[in-house]
Amino acid sequence: MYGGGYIFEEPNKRPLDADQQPEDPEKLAAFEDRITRGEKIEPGDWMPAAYRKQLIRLIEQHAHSEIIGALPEGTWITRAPGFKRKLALIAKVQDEIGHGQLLYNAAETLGKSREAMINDLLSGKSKYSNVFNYPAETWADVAVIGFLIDAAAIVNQVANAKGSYGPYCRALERICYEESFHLKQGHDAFIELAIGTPAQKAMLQDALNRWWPPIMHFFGPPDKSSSHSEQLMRWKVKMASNDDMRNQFLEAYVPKIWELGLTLPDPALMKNEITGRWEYTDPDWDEFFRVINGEGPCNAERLQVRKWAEEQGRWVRKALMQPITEKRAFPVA
Ligand code: BYC
Repeated sequence: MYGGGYIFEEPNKRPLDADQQPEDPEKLAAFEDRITRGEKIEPGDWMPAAYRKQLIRLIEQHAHSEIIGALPEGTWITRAPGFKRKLALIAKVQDEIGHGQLLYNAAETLGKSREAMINDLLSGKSKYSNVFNYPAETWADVAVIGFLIDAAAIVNQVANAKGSYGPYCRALERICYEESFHLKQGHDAFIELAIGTPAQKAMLQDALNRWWPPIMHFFGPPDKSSSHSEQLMRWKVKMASNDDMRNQFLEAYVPKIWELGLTLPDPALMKNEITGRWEYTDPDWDEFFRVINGEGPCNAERLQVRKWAEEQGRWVRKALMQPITEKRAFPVA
């Protein structure tokens, strides 16, 4: 599902430590000028080691988030209510895996192999999005993920698609196109429950209450404690700060939730009409750091499923990577 129109980028074979010397000030200045002019940086171009390292970290985490993110919704494919919901969910989950492929490919252009990235995911060294360490307990959870988590992802990705690194931006453009379909299917499922029976509405409200804090966490820690934002924004990898993205999401989606007669579990949530910014109670940031560091309710289960998939797929990868030798199974005429 990720083919049409997207050209796969050439992986970079350069050793990862090739850039580990002090930066040449002239090259650095020329690089920053290019960024200021809004040019795209391409894999073969000179780039500071820190830019390369930051991009690998961020794109790799994003790729892991897509493939781990397929799991909570994936568990609902067999239980989706009705044929059309099932078809849409299968397509969505398949798309998420395709996004992972696009992003691993974009990260490979920076010199880290896919195998090394998967190993770092499975060993717990690499992070992935906090939200996917929570369980999808009911069908309403699937509606909340499809509507609000995809919406949150779109806010982040539409902005960053205008960033500086060519392969990441091209992958994001493609991903956003598909995410807008995901958002529509999530919105449709969300509305159906919101205007459904009292039991359906209560199920949705319960899911919303449970998912709200992780969704607030999704955009990352507050700007004042975001360790990477300053550098990433200077180099136009991140096109808006964590708080600005969170605000943009609240501005677009809180009114839509309230319009449906649903509530959000934060009595302080309101738009300050003077500043134009949304005010809210800080979600529990200790919980956020626990979850992203491996101690969320589902971290162990998510990695266990990926390890199982990795082991089960080993023979397929081996067969695919086998060089074509004279011993062909079917003689070529
Ligand atoms: N989850 O300095 P900060 C999807 C970490 S999937 C986990 O602000 P940064 C979907 C951060 O890594 C789309 N960790 O970081 C799929 C750093 O730790 P390290 C997911 C987080 O990078 C399937 C530390 O906290 N989207 O849509 O400047 C089904 C300090 O943070 C999170 C992406 O991956 C988090 N939420 O900004 C449905 C977008 N937030 O590395 C849907 C790409 C922060 O120093 N990523 N941390 O150990 C980004 O845009 C940025 O990485 C973030 C964070 C805005 C998330």
